Amino acid sequence: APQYENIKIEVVGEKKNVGLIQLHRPKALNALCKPLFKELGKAVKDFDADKAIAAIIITGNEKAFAAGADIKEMQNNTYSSNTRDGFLQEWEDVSNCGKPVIAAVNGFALGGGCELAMLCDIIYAGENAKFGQPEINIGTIPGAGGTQRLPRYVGKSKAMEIVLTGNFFGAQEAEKMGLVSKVFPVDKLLEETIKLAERIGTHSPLIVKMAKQSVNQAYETTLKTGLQFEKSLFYGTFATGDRQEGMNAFIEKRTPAFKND
Ligand code: CO8
Repeated sequence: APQYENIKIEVVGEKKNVGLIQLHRPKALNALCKPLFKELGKAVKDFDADKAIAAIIITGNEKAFAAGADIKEMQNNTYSSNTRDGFLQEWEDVSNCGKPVIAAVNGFALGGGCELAMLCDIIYAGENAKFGQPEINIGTIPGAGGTQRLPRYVGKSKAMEIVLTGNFFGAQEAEKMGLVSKVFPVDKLLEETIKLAERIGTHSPLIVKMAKQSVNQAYETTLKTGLQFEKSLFYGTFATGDRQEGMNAFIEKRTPAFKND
């Protein structure tokens, strides 16, 4: 297994089919320095390619999911260096993952930390979670989706308020806004997130991938084009053995044995 310095990885779940990635720079509240992001990108890619893994969880610790991009690292960046070196390019590796990626957020999810959670497919939060886009406090703006994904989750007025004030908001409020899908006691968050991943893992990985692609398309196109995209994928499921197996199993009143094919 690869040796990581800024993250820890583990395979969890009763069937050992859940890839768990824990951000691990506790002294810096998991600030997302470049080496951390490189490791995260690699870990996500590896789990995505691993046939035994059904879903991936990204989490932090009880104090912080991630307190944002590493301010010390980017303090002296310039427009030229950002452009030349492709600052933040590693983020694509996480958003390109075909398998479901779930964020389990305890503590601070600020700036790039909030953006990392938002590029995951589902966000579960612990009661102590604190979200925010505080970039405005340090003279910049969100740079990894905060001005784009947040309005899609919570609407314009809330997103503007969050981005223009830099104020933090808690787990309950995040759930009410639709940013977070469920809130749990801090010490139950991870096991509940693993249960969610395991539930997803009972389905055909192939069909799960198609479903994820189709939902994501809702953020990329007009309704009409999105509905067409969905219909082609829906028709496409009929070219798979797993669709036949799923329906056969229903009719025969048994549990389907999906083959990822
Ligand atoms: N970058 C670097 N170091 C950090 C960061 C950070 N974002 N956040 C915390 N730390 C460090 C602190 O410097 C401190 O280190 P040290 O002990 O060496 O001084 C240590 O973590 C503990 O932090 P605090 O002492 O400040 O802990 P508190 O509990 O007092 O406060 C807060 C916690 C409120 C979370 C506070 O640390 C804070 O405000 N952090 C900064 C939050 C922030 O502004 N985040 C946005 C950063 S900008 C950004 O994310 C742009 C996104 C661009 C795309 C994403 C790129 C990856």
